Amino acid sequence: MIDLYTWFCPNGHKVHIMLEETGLIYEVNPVAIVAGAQFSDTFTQLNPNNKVPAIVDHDGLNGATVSLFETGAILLYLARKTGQFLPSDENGQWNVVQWLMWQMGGLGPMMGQAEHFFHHADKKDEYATERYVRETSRLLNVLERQLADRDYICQDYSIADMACFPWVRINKLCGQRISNFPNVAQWYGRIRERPAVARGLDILKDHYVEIAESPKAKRQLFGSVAQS
Ligand SMILES: N[C@@H](CCC(=O)N[C@@H](CS)C(=O)NCC(=O)O)C(=O)O
Repeated sequence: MIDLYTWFCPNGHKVHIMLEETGLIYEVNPVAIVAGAQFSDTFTQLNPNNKVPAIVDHDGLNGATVSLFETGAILLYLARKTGQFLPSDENGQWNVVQWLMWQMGGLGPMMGQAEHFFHHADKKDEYATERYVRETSRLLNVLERQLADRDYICQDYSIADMACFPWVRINKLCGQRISNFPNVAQWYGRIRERPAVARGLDILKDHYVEIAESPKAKRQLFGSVAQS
């Protein structure tokens, strides 16, 4: 059994989707990042970086308990554990890994910043907004080109798609229009209709807090509140 420590958010969604796709048995442990639960002593022991999600696999390799944070590592671990969503040949594996790293080091962090300055920030900062919204457009164009002649990022549906999908899902909050990226829009639709993806996106849906409307959540996550 796997203990999943998570919240309703893009990085959480990557792992929710993978767990649903693989059919692994897991238990959801909500970590209310809008209320500071990621800084509790218990969670800090699971992830010293205080970010969700994290997993504890009580049935790891040779019966060991495996505790992991960082979604890139978690997705790779679950793919290796189940033999799913990662090609079996070495070249194919490296191709998926490079796109997974592209998401971890580019698409995710840049869209996170674009979302912050475009959607969440109380004090509007034109320079920062433009910088991250522009970089997000550039990255979505990279994805657009990659999807020009294939249905999924690395041909077959893989953990690279699962890593990118939840970020593309919030494109509007990052100042984007998915219709400007037709290949990405079709790819998004293809993934969105998978039953496991729908189930993954439903996890902790009831716990969702619109940060823009909650000064308390905003203070907790960004260290500042809207001046009223
Ligand atoms: N690189 C990390 C990023 C994780 C991350 O930023 N998680 C966000 C939620 S989507 C979080 O925990 N935020 C809480 C905070 O910043 O205090 C990963 O891929 O696991």
